Amino acid sequence: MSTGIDERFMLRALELATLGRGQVSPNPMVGCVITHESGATEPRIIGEGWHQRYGDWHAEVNAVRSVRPEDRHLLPEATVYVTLEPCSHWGKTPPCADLLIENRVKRVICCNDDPNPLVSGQGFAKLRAAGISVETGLLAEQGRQVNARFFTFFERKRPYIVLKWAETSDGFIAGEQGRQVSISGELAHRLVHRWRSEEPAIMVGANTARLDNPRLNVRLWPGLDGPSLDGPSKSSQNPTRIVLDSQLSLDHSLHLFDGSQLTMVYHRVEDKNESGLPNVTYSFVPENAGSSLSHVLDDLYQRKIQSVLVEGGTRLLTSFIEAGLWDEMRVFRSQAMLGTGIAAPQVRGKLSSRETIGKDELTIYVNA
Ligand code: AOF
Ligand code: ZN
Repeated sequence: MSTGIDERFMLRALELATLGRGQVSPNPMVGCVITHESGATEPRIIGEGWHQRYGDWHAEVNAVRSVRPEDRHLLPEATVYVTLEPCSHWGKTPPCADLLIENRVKRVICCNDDPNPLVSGQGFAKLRAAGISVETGLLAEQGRQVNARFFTFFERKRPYIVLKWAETSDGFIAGEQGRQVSISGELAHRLVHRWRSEEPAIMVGANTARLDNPRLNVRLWPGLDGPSLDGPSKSSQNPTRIVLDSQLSLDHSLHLFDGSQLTMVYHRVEDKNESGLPNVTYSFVPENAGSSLSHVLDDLYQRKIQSVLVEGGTRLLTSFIEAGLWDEMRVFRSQAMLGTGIAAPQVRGKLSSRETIGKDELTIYVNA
């Protein structure tokens, strides 16, 4: 049973986990708090840590190392709050379950089981076999939210899908024949660049690539006023660009083919394996692949791409929505009216948040 005190320490561990945001992907953000309780006194924190950078020490190691020498003898009576099941595998670092066993801690409490098949359940099994008391599921929903991409990737065996578009107040996403029109304002535009910096890949359909000629890179983030409060800029890490062009109809003079960052083209033209262009790869979607969307997502899963931002157009967005293959919908609504044009997709899912971004309204829906 969880008590208020357990929840308080786990909230602290979750807060520590998020200090790794932007630095640890594709690994999970993990936080860890070690407490000791002696007799009548309130439990106190004797160690804290989080996973700070991809490939570096896991949260549990940093927390154990932070315990002061004069407190180390307390570890056999300590409770370890860790947001994710301690790992059991030799990866870039030795198993954290072994470290907790060596230090003979008394109790381990977690938010979530690790969905990574390298660990999943084996970390808990090791701890229990060593006589350590293990509880899991404390603040489980918060834990899953912190690592939504990581959980979706391992559990659904596909990337986490974020759909994004901007529509006019009368529901259009583009002008007649898909003509590009300016819909959302400057601040919304900047926010999209921030989102681009947060995902490893961005996808568009062939029509959008042809009509809008997007660069799909990160230019407007961080803003002109210097680095963001969330840590160093990642704008140097431009996302992989993905375009679905079944007939390989796109002209190579488009920005997508400028070689400045990797572009993957999914197509259905047999015997076309190489683009001949630097930094542009071709990927064939076989006729018997069922829906090309599920084939593409499966291929991205194999390539370990944990999330994708889908930037349009309507047809591609709608096919994700109709297949139920999406996790978040981020919709800007401007005050502009078009009167005619290409209709925006229908929103679905559960309202998650609504806020004003400059002159536009941003609504986020989740596929609950
Ligand atoms: C982390 N940080 O604090 C915890 C992780 O590639 P490795 O060796 O760093 O192992 C990554 C896996 O370890 C990760 O997918 C997850 O299953 C597990 N736990 N990973 O990066 C941490 N606790
Ligand atoms: Zn570990």
